[in-house]
Amino acid sequence: MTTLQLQLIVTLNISFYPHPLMSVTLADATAAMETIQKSSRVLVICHRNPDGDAIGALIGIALLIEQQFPTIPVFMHCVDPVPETLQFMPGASRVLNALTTKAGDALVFVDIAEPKLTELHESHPQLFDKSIPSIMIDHHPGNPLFGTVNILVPEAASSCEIVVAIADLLKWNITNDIATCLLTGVYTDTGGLLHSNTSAAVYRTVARLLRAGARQQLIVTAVFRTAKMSTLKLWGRVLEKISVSSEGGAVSAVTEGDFRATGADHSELAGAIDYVNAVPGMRFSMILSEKGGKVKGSLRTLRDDVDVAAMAGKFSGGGHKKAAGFALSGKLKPEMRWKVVEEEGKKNASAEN
Ligand SMILES: [Mn+2]
Repeated sequence: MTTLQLQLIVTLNISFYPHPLMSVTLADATAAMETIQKSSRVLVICHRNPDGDAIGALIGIALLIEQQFPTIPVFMHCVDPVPETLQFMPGASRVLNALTTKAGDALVFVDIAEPKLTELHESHPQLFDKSIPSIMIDHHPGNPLFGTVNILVPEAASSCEIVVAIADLLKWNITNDIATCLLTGVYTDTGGLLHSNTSAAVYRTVARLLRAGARQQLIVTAVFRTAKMSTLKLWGRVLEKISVSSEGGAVSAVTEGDFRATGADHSELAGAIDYVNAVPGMRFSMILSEKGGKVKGSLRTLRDDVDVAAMAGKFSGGGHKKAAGFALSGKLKPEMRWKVVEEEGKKNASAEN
């Protein structure tokens, strides 16, 4: 075989590579589409305390479904409001808090690692017992597959990437508004393409969304270049209180008092962990925060030999190997330790004076 022939084969292999996300199959995407097709209403649901990936995938898939099935009403739902920083997304004002189910509904779950993260598991258990047709789209390893159609892609950096893969497999049109929502999720779950989960597939999805007209500068400005005064003051407290734990982690904590004093709400803590995680030589980083009688822990690591999901698991939490979290009932108790060490030789010196 000549070099030229070989080169041609390699080129062909690349151009016919079906999709960066090989784990989404046409069969899965088709099953999802059929579930929607048979429904008379679609309710799309994301997790509480939503991030860019949750809201991006929520609105992105909702607008795709609406465009594809104009006669089927689509509702978007989250127990918490869309954070201010994400309100630039087209359709953000349509995200509802209240949720009621009806016969004929189909559910779409996005970015939900487990049912309790919706905070609907107790008030609406029927959502999760598979009695209502549902499509579960997620990238958290260990997801219990609570949908009737489950599209779990743990190697995806964001749920938004999975939505892109589904749309492309089904040849659904990604408009610039939809692309803007989906690119937001890709950006936020990769920390602006800086986290270790930023694979070649992520860049390919970014390119695909930019070609679809995603408003990249709108996202960058809103998500990475805008910080309220209260947010900066809260981060100031986080940074000021960093200490090194005996386990070799950079740890900081914010109390209810810190939130009150700075006027920041809990969502404004998002992103501060990346600064704590910047301390060199640490095994991991952690921010503890108080929220309504609970202590939340957010964990990160830059190391391959540290699994913060396992650490969070010890406190009934979970997540990814390099980014995880937990929540426990309780409050933070400050602990300050002082130790007086007498310097050698100084005793005699002072005695002479
Ligand atoms: Mn996500």
